[in-house]
Amino acid sequence: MRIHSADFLTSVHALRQLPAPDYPEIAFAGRSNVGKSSLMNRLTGRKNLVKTSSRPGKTRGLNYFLINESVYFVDLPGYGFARVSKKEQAGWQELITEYLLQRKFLHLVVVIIDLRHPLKKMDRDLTDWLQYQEIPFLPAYTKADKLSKNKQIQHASSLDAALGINGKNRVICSAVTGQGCEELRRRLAFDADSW
Ligand SMILES: Nc1nc2c(ncn2[C@@H]2O[C@H](COP(=O)(O)OP(=O)(O)O)[C@@H](O)[C@H]2O)c(=O)[nH]1
Ligand SMILES: [Mg+2]
Repeated sequence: MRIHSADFLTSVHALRQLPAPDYPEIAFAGRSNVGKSSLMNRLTGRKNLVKTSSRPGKTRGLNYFLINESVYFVDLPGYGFARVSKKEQAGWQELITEYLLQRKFLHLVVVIIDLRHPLKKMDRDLTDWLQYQEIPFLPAYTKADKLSKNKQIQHASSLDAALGINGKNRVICSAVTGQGCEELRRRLAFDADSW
């Protein structure tokens, strides 16, 4: 997939605000501060398409971006940020859950996970739930630039084992070096084979 256009469309805070399902969608999920926005920017080649922040927990709505006038990228609110009230967290969770269940044109959920650390319970809960709901997902292990090649392989196999997936079904990547981004783009194009 060559990305020739990427534009912010809208920020959704309630299901009724969702745009018409005119295009297939790829959603990006991950813990707050995992590097989701940075990776989306790197993937689209737009430095500031998605706002990044060193202060976690800032993205609240579902942010829609129209890519190549043919597919939506959806930036989901980061989960697991402690400094947000329980009530507010529950609100997001409900929005995300309903979104994932209702969206017919959802082709794939890219689940972004920090390659440096052991799998967190919330990541596991999300992927278990996606599996159970039969929603296709692709884990992307990011921040690979922080590790040596050997450590990358070692950590990736531990995460594979913890997720119960085959190494073929995930990508190791970095928003800083762009490692794995071409492969990720290719997989996204493959998974939404109509565009
Ligand atoms: N070294 C490194 N840092 C990254 C990478 N991706 C994101 N970051 C940093 O991680 C922090 C959170 O990034 P951001 O994209 O805003 O995370 P989000 O909350 O998941 O959207 C920022 O300080 C980024 O500069 C990466 O691939 N490598
Ligand atoms: Mg973000």
